[in-house]
Amino acid sequence: MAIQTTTEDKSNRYHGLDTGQLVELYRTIYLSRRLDDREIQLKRQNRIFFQISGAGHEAIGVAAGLALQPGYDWIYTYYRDRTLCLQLGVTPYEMLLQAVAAEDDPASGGRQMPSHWGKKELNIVTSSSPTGTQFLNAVGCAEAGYRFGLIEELRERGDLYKEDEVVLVTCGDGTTSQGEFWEAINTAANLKLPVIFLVEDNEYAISVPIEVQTAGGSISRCMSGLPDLLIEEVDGCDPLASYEVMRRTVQHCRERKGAALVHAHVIRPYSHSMSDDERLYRPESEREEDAKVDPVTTFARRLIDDGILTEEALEKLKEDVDAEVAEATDRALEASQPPPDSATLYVYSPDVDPTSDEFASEPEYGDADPTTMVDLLNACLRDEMERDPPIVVFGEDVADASREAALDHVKGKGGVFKVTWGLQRKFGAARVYNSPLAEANIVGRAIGMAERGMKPVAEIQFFDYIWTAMMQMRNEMPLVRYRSANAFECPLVIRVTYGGYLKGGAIYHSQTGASIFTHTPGMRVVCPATAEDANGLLRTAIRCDDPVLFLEHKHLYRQTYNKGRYPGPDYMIPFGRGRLAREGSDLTIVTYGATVQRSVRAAQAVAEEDGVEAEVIDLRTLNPVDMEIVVKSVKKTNKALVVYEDPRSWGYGAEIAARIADEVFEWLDGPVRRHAALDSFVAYAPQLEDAILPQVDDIGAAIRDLARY
Ligand SMILES: Cc1ncc(C[n+]2csc(CCOP(=O)(O)OP(=O)(O)O)c2C)c(N)n1
Ligand SMILES: [Mg+2]
Repeated sequence: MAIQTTTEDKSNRYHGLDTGQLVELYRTIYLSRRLDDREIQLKRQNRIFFQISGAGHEAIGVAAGLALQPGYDWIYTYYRDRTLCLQLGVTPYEMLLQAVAAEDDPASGGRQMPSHWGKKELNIVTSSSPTGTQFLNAVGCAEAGYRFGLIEELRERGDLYKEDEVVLVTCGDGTTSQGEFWEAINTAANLKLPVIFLVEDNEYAISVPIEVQTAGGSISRCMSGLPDLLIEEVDGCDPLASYEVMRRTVQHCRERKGAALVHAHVIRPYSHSMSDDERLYRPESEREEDAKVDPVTTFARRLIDDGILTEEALEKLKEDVDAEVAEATDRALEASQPPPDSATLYVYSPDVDPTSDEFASEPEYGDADPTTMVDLLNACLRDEMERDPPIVVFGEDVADASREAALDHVKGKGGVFKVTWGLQRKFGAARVYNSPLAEANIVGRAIGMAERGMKPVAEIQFFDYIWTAMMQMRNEMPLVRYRSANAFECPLVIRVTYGGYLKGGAIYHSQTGASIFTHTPGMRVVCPATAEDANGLLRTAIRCDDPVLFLEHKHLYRQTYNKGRYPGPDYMIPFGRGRLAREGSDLTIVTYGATVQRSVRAAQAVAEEDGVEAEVIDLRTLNPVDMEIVVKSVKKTNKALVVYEDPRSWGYGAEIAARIADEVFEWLDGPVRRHAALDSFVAYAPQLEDAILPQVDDIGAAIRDLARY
């Protein structure tokens, strides 16, 4: 699509804005700059702890805010958006509360740096510090509205979405270099989602200039040619030109004509932040050029030249703003910081406790024969989708057939392991669909959907490829609730297959690594070993209010030894409750996943041959973990062996071993041992795979060794 540049419309030079509105626009621009100046002063006085300004970005910010409807449209910001947020309705006092780290800071309760915007009532979604994670979340947010409208049971739910809502997501020029920018814009354009990508181009990313970031030095030129993407380029220092472009763009998206990119040229009159000194890399001449277009001076001059403001009125406006800033500052400085005992509040939902008895229900078996883990996972998804229309299932290859016409002629794919088979056919393509081949895209979109009330149960096809989603999984998914002090939440399930013992799985289809995720606060990590547990735990995961990583061992999908009977549509197992897989009195094995059955077999063999009875505990969930069952067992057996499939060192087993050593030291009659995979990758040759991963025989040897100690 061609790039449109803005020329002033002479017949309507103020684009429908009356003089009162023009003066208000200037007031907000000036207020924004003065707030930055005040924060800079406070930082120099050590009364606040960080400062990053929105200086130079005021004109496009105020224009964007004016073109949108607060509390109706959805906004994903970045740190330069002070003016945008003021225009949308965030108050100076609220902004300063964040700067002083106040408990009452509505954006984060004193948890985030200043300028990390968020306000629930205004649909300004909690923002973070990584550059670029906001794009896919914004796409997911728009997608939620789109899908709410497609799902029949939800179509009339005006409280969930508005038919002509739009989503604005902003960023700097440097941030467009992130791959997620492309992933997001591709999906937004492909689904014709009403997302406006606003690039506030000040030509620098800290010290790195635009020509180092972007081919041809222009992101709008780079994106030209992308189907169903309206591209606008504008002088982002001119509030009126900016307003005209934003208004037109918002209209385009309201009419569902596709996504849009607004490339706004702005300036950065102050250094990147107060931790940066731009004189180290920018010559004075550049700053002098910028000053000539600074909206704080140029727009004031224009209002005077056009007879809208007198010099006296301008002075009065500035005095009023300065007084407002001073008053807000005084009040904010009196605010108290959050109390130390609130440090871990909202890491998890304070309202829904998945470890509680509310999530304990008895199985109601029918007449059906025992079946596999794949079948019982599929059954759970069917039940839950039937129960709750906002549940959507998506990922790579999870649909039966994206080309729906084919469904009459084919059986359907339903996932590379068939866990989602038949769901598209039953619930429709609006609720069960394929994603692009991009893991950040899957998780990032799921987060945006969850932030506004959808329940995504997304699939990552292989654990080995979860890493492109890692930024979203480490810095967004588990942090939405905590960093917004419970204003926003992110309840979703990421199902992922993992693990070896496949014969031929090799390096890139055998990976494990639960500890990387259990080491991240804010998400639950679940790892069933049997079909029935998989069914009950997945239901708990879906009904719980926290983000859940649901690990499914590929090798366990179709074994006969872990088959189970369908336990009914309401069967749930609370998190944090381990299972006694084998009773014994001489030694405790703590394990999970594919080493549960191997440990049981090893224990049986050792019992038969040596009379040593090992107890085997299947943890079932890794975070939270059931230390009670472990402690009780070790107090009885006085010896502990942790068995796991991950490489031995630095991992999950070390944590369990440390806790045992800590909590039952006095009961131990031997060292806490670990038996795990070699500190290696999993090789293709079956003989090597056998040597690398824990096997029944070597687990048996570890039992004997510890029993003899
Ligand atoms: C993923 C990531 N990498 C690096 C940083 C450190 N960082 C913060 S802002 C920034 C530059 C951003 O430049 P740009 O997108 O142009 O926005 P501007 O600050 O110029 O408005 C960098 C490198 C970060 N926050 N996140
Ligand atoms: Mg920049």
